[in-house]
Amino acid sequence: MGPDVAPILAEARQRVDGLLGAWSERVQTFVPGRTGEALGYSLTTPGKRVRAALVISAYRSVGGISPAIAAVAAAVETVHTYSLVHDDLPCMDDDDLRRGRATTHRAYDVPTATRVGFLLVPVAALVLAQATKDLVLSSELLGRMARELFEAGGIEGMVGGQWMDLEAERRTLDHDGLIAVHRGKTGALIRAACVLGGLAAEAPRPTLEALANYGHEIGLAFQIADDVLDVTATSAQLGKTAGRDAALAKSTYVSVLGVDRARSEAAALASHAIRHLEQAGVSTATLGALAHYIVSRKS
Ligand code: GRG
Repeated sequence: MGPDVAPILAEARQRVDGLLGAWSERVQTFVPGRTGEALGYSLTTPGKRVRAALVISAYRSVGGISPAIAAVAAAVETVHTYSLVHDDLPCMDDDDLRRGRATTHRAYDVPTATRVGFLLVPVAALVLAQATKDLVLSSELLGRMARELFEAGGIEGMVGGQWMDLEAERRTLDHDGLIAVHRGKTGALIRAACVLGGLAAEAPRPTLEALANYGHEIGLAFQIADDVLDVTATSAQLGKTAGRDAALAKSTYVSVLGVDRARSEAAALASHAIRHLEQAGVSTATLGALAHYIVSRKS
């Protein structure tokens, strides 16, 4: 099945948290006052860093060897952090707890958290630009990587998916509708994390396609597992408020299919994801372990 996932995640956390800590200091030199402080707060909240681990593992699985890949992972985590700050706002999921801490608008206030979310997008662009410099990649590759990351974060991906999700509150989505929401709001960035690892390693097109297909499957699996955890885990385990989907009357995999079918669909997606890598001759050692972790995690 591949190696234990704990050291893979621990390494990603250690390296990416170090970089984001440094960026947190840097941004406060050009974003002054309370907003800069809140930006630092958001950048340094302790996430699991699954997307970071996917970037680093995808890179290494296709032959990348530079430790500077952690900076690409930090760029992806910065876009993810922006989405969490805005997702928690009263006009969206309206939550008080995130990563075991007060959400940014609770620790500060709504206007500050709104600014922080928007400011994190250009910060992500700066982090990515610095990453490609550290990796000594061409400006053409920086362009391809930026397009990958910000298209995934945009209307065709995360923003579009979240938009559909908000519009679907108090309405019942069918299975296909749910897949579209989940692939957009969560799957697109996870897919991009995998492709970015491949692009940074200058992998050939068929390898990039295999990483994209792997990411496509585990991206959906990730959100299905998140739906299951919302009803099976506690707020303490999750570091965020459990039971939020039911409270917001959201259609989820659990409300549409039930816990058991949701779990088995996620497991099937993880197997399909791994098969895409095998078919392209990409190592499944760490990416396989991450796929299994994503569908069986407890937080
Ligand atoms: C303006 C419509 C509009 C959207 C703005 C807010 C937003 C963009 C998108 C929200 C996307 C979102 C929050 C999707 C859920 C993704 C998800 C499952 C998050 C939890 O990820 P984990 O478990 O969290 O990896 P950690 O804290 O470990 O990083």
